Amino acid sequence: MSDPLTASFPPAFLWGAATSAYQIEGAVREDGRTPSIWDTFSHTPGKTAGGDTGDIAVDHYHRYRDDVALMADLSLSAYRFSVSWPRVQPTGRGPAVQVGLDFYRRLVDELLAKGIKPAVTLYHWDLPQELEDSGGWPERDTAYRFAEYAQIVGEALGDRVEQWTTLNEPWCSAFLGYGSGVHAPGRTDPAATLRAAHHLNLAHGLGTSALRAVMPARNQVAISLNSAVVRPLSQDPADLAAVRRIDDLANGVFHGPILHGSYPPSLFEATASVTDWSYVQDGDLAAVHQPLDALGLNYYTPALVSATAETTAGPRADGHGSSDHSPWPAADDVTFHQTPGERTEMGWTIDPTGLHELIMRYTREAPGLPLYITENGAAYDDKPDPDGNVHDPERIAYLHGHLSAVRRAITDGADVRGYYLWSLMDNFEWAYGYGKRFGAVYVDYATLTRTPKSSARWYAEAARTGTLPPV
Ligand code: IFM
Repeated sequence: MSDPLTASFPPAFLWGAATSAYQIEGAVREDGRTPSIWDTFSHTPGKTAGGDTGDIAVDHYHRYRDDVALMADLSLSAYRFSVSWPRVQPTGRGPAVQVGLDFYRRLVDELLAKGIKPAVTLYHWDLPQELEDSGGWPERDTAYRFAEYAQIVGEALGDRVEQWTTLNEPWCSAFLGYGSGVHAPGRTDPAATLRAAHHLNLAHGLGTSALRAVMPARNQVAISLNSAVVRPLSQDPADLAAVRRIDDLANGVFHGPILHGSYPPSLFEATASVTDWSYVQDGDLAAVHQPLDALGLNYYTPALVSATAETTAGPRADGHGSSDHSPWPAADDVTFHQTPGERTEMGWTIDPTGLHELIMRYTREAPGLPLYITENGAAYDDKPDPDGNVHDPERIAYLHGHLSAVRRAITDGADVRGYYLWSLMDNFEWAYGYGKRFGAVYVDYATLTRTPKSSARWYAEAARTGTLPPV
C-alpha cells in the first residue's frame, strides 16, 4: 500500500479553490442586481459581526480578471464559483438579465483561456429577496422558480462549463436560515426548517432535470452537501441513538431522497411533534431522486453528541453560531460537545480522520459515484509581517492533513476526483463578517490588495507536482 504522505494523486485530479458570489463579488447594486436575502439580513442591525455586509466584499465583480490571473499563477486546475441568482434573474421570476449573465460568461472565458476548469454552483444561499417575501424555501413554488433559474444559467453557460452543482450546503439554507436564524433570512421556526429542507431537495431534483434538458450530455451535475460526521460521546445506547437522530437531521434528510429516493422513516418519527411532512407530495421523491454524475462533499470538523438532557450554558458546541434557537428540530435532548483537539479560529476542531470517514461512507453508500471535496479549509488570524508577507503554517498543516486523508481514501478505493480548497481568498464569512479569514490569498480590506499566503504557494506546488510538499 502506498504511503499517502508521499504518493502522487491521480494525474487527472483537480486542484481547485472555491468561492461564492455574495462572499466575494460586491457590486450589489450594479447592472440590474436586486437584493438577496443576504443583502437584507446583513443590513439588519445586529445580524452580522460589526454590521459587515457584502456590498463591496472583495470587489471580485470588477477584479475578476486579476483574480483569474492569480489562480493561474497558483497553478489551479479548477475554480468553483457560484452564480448570484438576483444578478441574473432579479426578482427570481421571468426573463434573465443578459448583462448579469455576461459577467459569468466573461469569467468563464477568462478561466478557460488560462486552462482552469470552471465549476458552477447555482445556489450558494443568495435567494432573491422577492422570493423570500413570497414565502422563501418553506414554499413549494420556490423550487419551481429555482428550476427556471437553473435553465437560464444552463442555457447561458452549458456550452462551456462541464461541472455543475445545484445547491451548496442546503442544510445551512434550511437549518441555519429558518431554524436557528443565524443565517438569512433569519427565521426561527422548526416546522419551516423541515419544509425548507424538502423544497430544497425538490429544487435540486427539478433543477437537475432542467439543466439536463438544456445542456450537452457530457456535463456533470452534482450537489454539494456539508455531510456531517457525527460521533457518540460514549457507546451508551442512548448516545448512539443521539448520533442517529443528528445523522438523520444532518445527512439523511438530504442524502436519503437525493441518493436513495426516500426519507429515513426514523426522521419522520423523530420530527412528528414538529411537522407531519404532508408537503411531500406524490411524485416528489421521484423528482428529487435524479441520477447524479458526482457528489460534492464539504467537510470542516466532526460533531460529538450525547443524549444527556443537561443544557450547558452558552452557545451549543455544534459549531453553527450562537442563537437562542436550535437549528436542530425536535432534538432538544441531544447535547453537542466540544471535540477535543486543536481548533481553528472558527473554534472548529481539526480532525482529518473525519474527512476520510466521510469519503469512505459515501463510497459505500453511493458506489460508483465520483466524489469531489467541494470545500475544505480553515480560518486563521492571518496578518502580514513587516515585509508584507503572510505566513500561515497552521493552514499548511491543515491542508496537508486533510489532503493526506483524501489520498488515503483514494488508496482505500474511493473515487475522489478533485479537491476545492475553501477559500481562494479571504472574504465575507456570513454572520462572522470579515473577521474570519479562510483564504489561501490574503485580502487587505482597506485596499483590496491580494497577497498569496505561504499556504497558497504550498498548495500551488501540490497542484503542480500532484504530490504533497512537506509542511
Ligand atoms: O464560508 C463558508 C461557505 O460559504 C460554505 N461552507 C462553509 C464555509 C466556511 O464557513
